[in-house]
Amino acid sequence: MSRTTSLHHGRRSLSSRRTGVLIAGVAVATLAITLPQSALASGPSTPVPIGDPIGPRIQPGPVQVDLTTVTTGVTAPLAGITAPGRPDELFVVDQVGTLWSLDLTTPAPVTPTSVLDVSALLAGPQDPKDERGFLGAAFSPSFATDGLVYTDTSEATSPADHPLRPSTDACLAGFPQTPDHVDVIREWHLVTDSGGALHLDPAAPVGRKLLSSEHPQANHNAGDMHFGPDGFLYVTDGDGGGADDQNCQTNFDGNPMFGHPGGGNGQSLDTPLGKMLRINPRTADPRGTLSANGAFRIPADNPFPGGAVPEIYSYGLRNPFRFSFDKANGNLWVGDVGQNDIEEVDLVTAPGQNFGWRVKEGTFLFEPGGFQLKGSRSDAFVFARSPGSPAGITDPVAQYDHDDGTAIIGGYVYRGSSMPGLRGHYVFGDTSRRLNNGHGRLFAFDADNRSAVTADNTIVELRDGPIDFQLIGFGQDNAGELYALVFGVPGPNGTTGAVMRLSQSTP
Ligand SMILES: [Ca+2]
Ligand SMILES: [Ca+2]
Ligand SMILES: [Ca+2]
Repeated sequence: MSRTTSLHHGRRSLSSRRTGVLIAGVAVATLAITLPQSALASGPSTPVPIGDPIGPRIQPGPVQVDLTTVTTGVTAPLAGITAPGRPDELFVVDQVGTLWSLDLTTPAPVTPTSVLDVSALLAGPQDPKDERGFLGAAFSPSFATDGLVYTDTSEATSPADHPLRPSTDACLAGFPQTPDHVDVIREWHLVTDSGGALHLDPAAPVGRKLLSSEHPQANHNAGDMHFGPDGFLYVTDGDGGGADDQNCQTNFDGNPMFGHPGGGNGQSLDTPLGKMLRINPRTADPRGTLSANGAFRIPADNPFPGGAVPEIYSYGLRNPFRFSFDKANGNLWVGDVGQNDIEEVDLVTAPGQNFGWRVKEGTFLFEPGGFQLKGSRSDAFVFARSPGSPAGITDPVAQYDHDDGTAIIGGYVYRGSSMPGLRGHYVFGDTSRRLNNGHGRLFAFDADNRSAVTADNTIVELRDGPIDFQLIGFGQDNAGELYALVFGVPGPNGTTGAVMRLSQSTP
């Protein structure tokens, strides 16, 4: 299905290529970093694509896992989270608009119970390729007493807190530059009924809006959210969509892309697109200064407090679709979906880090190419290995190329007890072995004992081969056990979705 596609890249590709000048221009203008002179020149030194960026393929590792179906009563499960004070439940974010509760103490198949329905707000998903919808949720750290839960939803365009950056490129003359949708963060109040079940508070039927960001295109919405150990809410936002984070690129509708001026959104601190955001959503918590709209607070040590978007925590991200905090040590792990070549895992270690997009894809220098889409790829490519350079960019800690998948699905560092061979390993995956073929993959690497330097070959596969589903998310229960969230071909409709528990099959 082409959620993969869109998670991931455009559907067409092309021929005309630009030189490294564009990349260098981005770098010099926004980062004060420099590239070798060879990369700045045109003509004979025009960047040449690397045909196979990472040679070794991901191989099955010593630990293998089995999958046991917990429920099939869902449609497109993107996240599986827990709520303080509710240790026996896994709450599943279903893209079509439902927050489900699964009682893990009952035998499979578990019948999901709806605790919140946000579908009336949603723009999309309208078809299996649509990346819009109910994208993430996070329960308040004090949920047991305040009953608050936060959501990320794609909604119809409305006056936004963060409007599109205006584009004056000549290619856009005569085009209206109407945004596709807004991604909105809301706060909801849940109450417990006499039977102990959670429901929306009837006194507050629509969630309080905290902030929103206008998206020029429908894809690359990220929208995952988790509270960090600091009690602040972290939320990811994608680069605005299309492909290559590049204005004038032919969009899926045949018109030129807008909303990605200059060097793109990932490198711009004037937009929430292509970012990890951090806010204090609970205004009763006095930490931080009130936001411009008064609906939340900006933590005091956010890295760009005087900037246009003081909510920014990290930048240079493309589609950081899923992320997580390590239960044991609070480490922040992000799976950032790549363009045509590289999928990566980023480790966020400080405020203000730049993870490179669209100067780099993985540890490679990235060339956005010309402006066309044809077929399944855009015209962009990686052209040089460049670990550690340019300065100021934080490289991924693990990466793989498209011989092994199409879009990374970030997971969790395993801290449970049932899979001793995976303790301390970051368990993640790829949505589909080949574009939309419904063959997800499960991967891992040792997070506790990882090499200080990126090594391409540290990732192992947790199965002999792909699973028979498209992988779209992971869940982690209160005990630290993990769940693969999937749907079958032909995509997220009806009850093709499933929540599957991971267990270790080899010692
Ligand atoms: Ca390869
Ligand atoms: Ca990166
Ligand atoms: Ca391009």
